[in-house]
Amino acid sequence: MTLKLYDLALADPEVRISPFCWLAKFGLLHKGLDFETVPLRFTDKENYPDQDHGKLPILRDGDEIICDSANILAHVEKKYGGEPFAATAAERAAADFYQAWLGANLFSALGPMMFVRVHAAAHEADKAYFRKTREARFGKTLEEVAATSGLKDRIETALQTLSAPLVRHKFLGGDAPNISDYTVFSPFMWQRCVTSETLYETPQAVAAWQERMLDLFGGYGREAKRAA
Ligand SMILES: N[C@@H](CCC(=O)N[C@@H](CS)C(=O)NCC(=O)O)C(=O)O
Repeated sequence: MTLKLYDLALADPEVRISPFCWLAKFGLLHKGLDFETVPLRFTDKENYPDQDHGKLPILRDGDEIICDSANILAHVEKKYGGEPFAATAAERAAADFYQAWLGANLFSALGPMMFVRVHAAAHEADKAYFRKTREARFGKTLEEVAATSGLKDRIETALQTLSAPLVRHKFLGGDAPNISDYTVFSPFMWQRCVTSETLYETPQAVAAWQERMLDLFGGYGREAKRAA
């Protein structure tokens, strides 16, 4: 039976932005699994397979409903085996580091730039909900969040660090992509699907890795529809 991944969509149902959904999709692709995606908007909650969870991605695998990208990756690793997400303890340790680095250095600076842009591309029916929930989180308007000083510099500093492994290695996983690559690349898919603006300078080694990531799985990321 084909797996179904419930995937966050904007005004255009083909524009799928969520970094957590992207992580789950890269995980399914890495495992070579057939899956279909089902677009759901922020306020489509009655159609979420688990309304209590209320967030995407959610995976339906036969009778099983799996919520949260980390649980989805663990589920497919356990049930389907195949190419591991991290082959050794050293790769798992590196993946833990990249996840922590991402949260502290990239997400925390990219997120504030993105929310106002996600709002602009969201469905009319979602806009008020999106603004209210995110402004409650930050205690500021989306526009004030986007105007936080130093975001560009923080991202550029983070990307200088990220370029260190990528100068010497094709992927964060070494010669081939692993979970570290999917984890770190997913927020860049978020950005790519929401906006075509150049928001900051990207070091050459990082840009070249991003192109390799876009080419994976027959260009799955490259082909993804972007907001107009
Ligand atoms: N820890 C969760 C986070 C999922 C999450 O925050 N998803 C957001 C989209 S990026 C969402 O569905 N938000 C719905 C909402 O805000 O109502 C995971 O890794 O799957």
